[in-house]
Amino acid sequence: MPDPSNTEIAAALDELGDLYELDGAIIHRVVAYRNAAKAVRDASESISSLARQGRATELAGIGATIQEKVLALADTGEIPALGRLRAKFPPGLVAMTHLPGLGPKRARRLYDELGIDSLEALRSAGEQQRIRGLKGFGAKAEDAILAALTTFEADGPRRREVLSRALAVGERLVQALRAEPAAERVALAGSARRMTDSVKDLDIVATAHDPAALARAAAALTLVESAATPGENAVRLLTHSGLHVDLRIVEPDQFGDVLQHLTGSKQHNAALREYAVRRGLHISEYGVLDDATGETHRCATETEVYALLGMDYIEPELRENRGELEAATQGRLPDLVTVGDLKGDLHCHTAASDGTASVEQIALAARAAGYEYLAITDHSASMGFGAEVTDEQLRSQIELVRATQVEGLQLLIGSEVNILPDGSLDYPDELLAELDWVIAAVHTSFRMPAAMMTARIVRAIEHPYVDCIAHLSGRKIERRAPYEFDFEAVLEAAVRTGTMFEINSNPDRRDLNEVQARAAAAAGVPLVINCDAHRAAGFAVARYGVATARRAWLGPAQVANAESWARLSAHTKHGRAAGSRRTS
Ligand code: DGT
Ligand code: CA
Ligand code: CA
Repeated sequence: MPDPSNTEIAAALDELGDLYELDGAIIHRVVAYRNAAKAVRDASESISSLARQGRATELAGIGATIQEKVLALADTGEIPALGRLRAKFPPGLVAMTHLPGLGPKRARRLYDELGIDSLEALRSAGEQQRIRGLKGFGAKAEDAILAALTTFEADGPRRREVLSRALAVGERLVQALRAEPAAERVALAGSARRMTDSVKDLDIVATAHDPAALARAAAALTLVESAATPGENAVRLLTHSGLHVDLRIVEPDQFGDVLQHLTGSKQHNAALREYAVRRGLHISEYGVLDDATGETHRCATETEVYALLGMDYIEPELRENRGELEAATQGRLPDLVTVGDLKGDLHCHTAASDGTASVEQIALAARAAGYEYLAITDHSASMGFGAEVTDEQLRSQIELVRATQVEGLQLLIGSEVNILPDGSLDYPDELLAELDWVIAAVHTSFRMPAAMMTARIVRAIEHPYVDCIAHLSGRKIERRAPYEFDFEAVLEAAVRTGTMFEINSNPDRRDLNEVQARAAAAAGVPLVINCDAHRAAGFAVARYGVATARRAWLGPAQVANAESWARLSAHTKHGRAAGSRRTS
């Protein structure tokens, strides 16, 4: 019997968490299993083999109890506690708890009170309108369950990996391959190189003086759980984190051709091929064939590939067939913003709300990240997670932030104010007026009709002290769809009132998305790229917000926090109000 893979172990731990929750266990135990599952899924080495060495406990989130369970699974093929709990509940009930919007408590009630024990039974109960009679559910909840079932069935359980998790493995894999004696050049290609929101798999291109040796070495890396039989110049790998990897090993003189081909996107490549045909050229991963001469040009670099077509080099983030070919031909590709262009960050949390760091700790981290200024923006009073700042607490936080001195960093006092369902805010205007910077965001009541949600956000945008809207769409990549609202109407309101929009850099959000960010910038709305840090290490995610900005074609001039605070704040509502007070 082969050792269980990390994916199998994580699934077993998650199932334990789910079953304990259905069983009504204390929440700490449930959370412990879920955290352990996440640690296993994120691990880059085999947890079975770590557990056999007694070293699985070195991972944060895995204690002796869980290590024992992993060993039991590896030795006997089962975890006793899991067997016991499985016998207690019908298997379909666990599937019900995974339905978005349902969860274990509500699933358990459907089972206890209506005998619903599977997704099929849930669908027929919904269709027969038997759920709406249950206390706390109602017709709206019933409709939501049926809608969730429909999306769930359409999407299937297999999800794409969020970019940050894929890159964590992909970048280590590239490093490990570069360290192999047989390797020469190694580069990430595919959607991960284009920095898309999520990826299906990783694509890597390499050159080697002994391609077969590199393919064999790749299959034997500690990051790799299993591999297809290595070919002469390609191998397909599966990492411990469950990601598939396509590795191609090519001749040095065609590295540019293959890297260009495998970076994609498919749409970019198709448009490029069509463009080439019109010029008597055939482009493929094997080179650029000239119809007139019958000669195939092989390119060692991508720059040569694009130059043969009369184009400037196109950054991978732009390769989506969204106008980049025309721009590259006409020499008008944008100079894209970089992480180094960011001068400050205007959205972070401290221990005063749901963050972990003190004001000073997060300020020092921002300075270490190279920023000149930082706005402290803890949650306002009604966010709803029990980690909020009341009016009184905000008053003392204003004093604390004003009194905190960090050499080389300008600290600003702000707030991430909750937009209530009717679009009003939950601090009095006089208090908001005292702050340097206010971002507003929706954190509750996501499921209102689109027209109401639009009106709600527009009202917040029209507020005289709301400088910026944070994570406008509310999406969580691969987990939660954006709420329904009219983006055009909201954008119009931002233009009209001089309100900025955030690109939230949290890799699970990246919100605005690239299409909205491009539209906002085109309409003249300044965009602020914010880390939304909840801990000192939280500024590392800036690269994901910047990637979204780059995929939105943004240069530093369209990014508000690529400016100094002095210049940025002249364009905020707080800054404009102060300016008009000074001149009047
Ligand atoms: P994903 O779905 O996140 O893995 O996205 P990609 O872009 O990494 O897609 P993948 O892994 O299927 O293929 C890698 C690249 O190979 C893709 O970006 C472009 C190229 N490619 C793959 N299939 C085709 C195709 O049918 N036509 C063309 N022109 N290129 C393709
Ligand atoms: Ca891919
Ligand atoms: Ca692929």
